[in-house]
Amino acid sequence: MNERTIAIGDIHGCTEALAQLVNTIELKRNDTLITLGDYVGKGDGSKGTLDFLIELQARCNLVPLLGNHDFLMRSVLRGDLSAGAWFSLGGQTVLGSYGTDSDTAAIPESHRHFLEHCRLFFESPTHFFVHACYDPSLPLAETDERTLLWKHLAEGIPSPHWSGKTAVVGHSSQDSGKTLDAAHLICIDTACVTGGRLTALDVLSADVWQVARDGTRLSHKDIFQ
Ligand SMILES: [Mn+2]
Repeated sequence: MNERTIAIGDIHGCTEALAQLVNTIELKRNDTLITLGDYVGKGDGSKGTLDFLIELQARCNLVPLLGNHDFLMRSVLRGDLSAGAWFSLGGQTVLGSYGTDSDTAAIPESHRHFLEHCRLFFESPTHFFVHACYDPSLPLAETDERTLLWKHLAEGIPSPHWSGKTAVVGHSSQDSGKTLDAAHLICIDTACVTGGRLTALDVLSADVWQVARDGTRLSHKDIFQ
């Protein structure tokens, strides 16, 4: 079996960690790589992360999902949210990575295009992938954006999804740096930007790889102890 389905957690502008994680998993052309969203905000490398992901599209089957921070940026670029409102929600950090304090015109068209093509969710035969959370009783296509993009697991871990598939989510950062495995739900936001780790999970083999924010690869022992 050489076609893998690998999910990557919340990147938040940690481009060096992302680059090293992609090296670590030895990415192959026929891998399906699902990035769980929140490419921008918090960290200082939002622009570099989007540049890297756009290039990554040529190296694998990349399935980028939309996170709440990406949603806000897309909303500004669509004209649905004022830049001023965005600034108070982390937008200034994002714009800073483009070398500007306030000029959204500094964001290239290729980045707007990428954000417009991010999905709210993705399903494989055995798993489904979403940035934040889900409704156990609803198809993902019928679930509201607040749940998919914003709902935190601190509000309670949802029951198993009616589909019987395992959920793979980000958003609810695990400050321990360890993934949260509730069997029917796995959270792989391992808080890279705040001193944790960036995680990749092969959902079929259950292989896990992690790197620190500076790109240092963690050993098997560090990941699982
Ligand atoms: Mn998030």
